[in-house]
Amino acid sequence: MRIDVVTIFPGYLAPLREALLGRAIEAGLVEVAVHDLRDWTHDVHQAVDDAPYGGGPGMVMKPQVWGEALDAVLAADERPARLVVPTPAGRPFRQSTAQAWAGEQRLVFACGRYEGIDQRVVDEAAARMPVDEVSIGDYVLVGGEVAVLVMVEAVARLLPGVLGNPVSAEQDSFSDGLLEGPAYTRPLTWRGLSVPEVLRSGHHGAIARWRRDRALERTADRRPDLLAALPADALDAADRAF
Ligand code: 6GU
Repeated sequence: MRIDVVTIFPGYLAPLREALLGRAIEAGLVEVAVHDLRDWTHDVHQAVDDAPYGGGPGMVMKPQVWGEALDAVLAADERPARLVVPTPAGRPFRQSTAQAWAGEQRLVFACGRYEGIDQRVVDEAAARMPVDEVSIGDYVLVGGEVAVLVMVEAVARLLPGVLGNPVSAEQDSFSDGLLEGPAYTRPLTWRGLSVPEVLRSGHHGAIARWRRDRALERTADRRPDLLAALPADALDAADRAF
């Protein structure tokens, strides 16, 4: 997969080259290119924003600069791309979004700042390629850069070969619609607290049942919305008994 990020703060994306993602880049599993939007300005001030039509606070990012930037970035590689525009006004980014995007050959992220990007940039791009305006949660960030770090990490760990153990992606919270329950390692007793007995029983059926019950319990407590959204066949008789 190739990932391009266009931003006025390229340094903000430096963490993409750390840890898991850094190793995936070194292994050639992911290609990442970060571009400075100001490279496509033509004025001495390198202006990327202007006052909003209709008035109001803040500034809107100029369409000409974004248009040239996206044209150039898209032309640098022949693979078909999906354009992602992070915005608090977007559709929610979910695990299912990450799974869908993990099947793409190319993702191009356009990071807006200020009050956003002139809407015509998104509308014009949408005539040429799939475009998603997405939000990572119900809070407001200063710009899309941190949201891109979040989304790229969520997608990259699903790519074949990126995670050491692919089973861990399959067992994630959300993959079965439930939150994951608690996990324990040695020592058996720590500060007077013991590991639940069943996990040491060697009884695989009982362990699986216990884990499922803890996942159901935690989901009911912390995310009742997720439990309510499960399809009718997601819970078996033993789950319901719990
Ligand atoms: Cl994707 N961008 C910004 N600026 N704020 C956000 C967001 C994105 N998601 C939640 N808040």
